[in-house]
Amino acid sequence: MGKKLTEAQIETFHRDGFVFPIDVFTEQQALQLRTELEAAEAKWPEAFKGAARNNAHLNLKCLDKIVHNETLVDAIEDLIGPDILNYGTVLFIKEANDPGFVSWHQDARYMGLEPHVGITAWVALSHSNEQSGCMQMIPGSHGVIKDHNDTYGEENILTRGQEIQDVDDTLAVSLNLRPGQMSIHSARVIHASQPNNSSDRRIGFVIQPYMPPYVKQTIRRTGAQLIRGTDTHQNFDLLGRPAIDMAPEDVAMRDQINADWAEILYDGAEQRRNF
Ligand SMILES: O=C(O)CCC(=O)C(=O)O
Repeated sequence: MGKKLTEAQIETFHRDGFVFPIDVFTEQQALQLRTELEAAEAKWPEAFKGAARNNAHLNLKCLDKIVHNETLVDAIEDLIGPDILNYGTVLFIKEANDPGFVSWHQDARYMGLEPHVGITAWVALSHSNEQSGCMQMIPGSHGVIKDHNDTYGEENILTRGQEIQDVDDTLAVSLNLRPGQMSIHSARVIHASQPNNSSDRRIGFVIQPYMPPYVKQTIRRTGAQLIRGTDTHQNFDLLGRPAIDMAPEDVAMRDQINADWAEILYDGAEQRRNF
């Protein structure tokens, strides 16, 4: 038994490249977090548009406290050890009846982070199921990094609309989560998600990735937060946590980090989009 995960869950993660569902918050706590997030969206709508879906935890306390949640980080420690950095976050929100989808891809392909030992926590702040376009994963696909085509598909909500072809989706496992649960996946596992055909928003707060401090950003120096333990490598500029929501200096810091991310994620790309 780890601090949070059972031996069976740890084994599942190493065998399949992902593990779910993991209880982090009660449904009531998740609803409270969603209410806080939606109040912030209503107050600062520009702070969530386009590339601003990235790294909102650097500006908002309700998201910062998820990134640093002890139960969640205990599960991460069970998989990557006691010294933990977080590289960033993405709010993957699909509105009700939203055609937006995510094509089959591996996160590690475009992140510039080496080696590929980072892991993502995907936290559900609404019901995430087949109807609402939950995450789907191909078990055991975290071996080889595959070629990706950049499609820039209009409804594709990945930066480049990158996709791996010829994925056998009959093998896919749907990661059904109730609000307050999370899944954890390897940066190398092949995953996707379908449109939201439900009448509620599908809100995934994606902490991506948690990583040990020896990981390097190979494209451009940028920042990360120290979550637990020590960082003796100094491969990243260590970022602070928000004391209040949307402090101008924190917003400027996030804008700089998001500018770094654009350089990294679109490195060598033919086109750039606004996220
Ligand atoms: O939330 C989604 O539908 C996709 C998220 C994703 O691709 C990821 O967490 O790596």
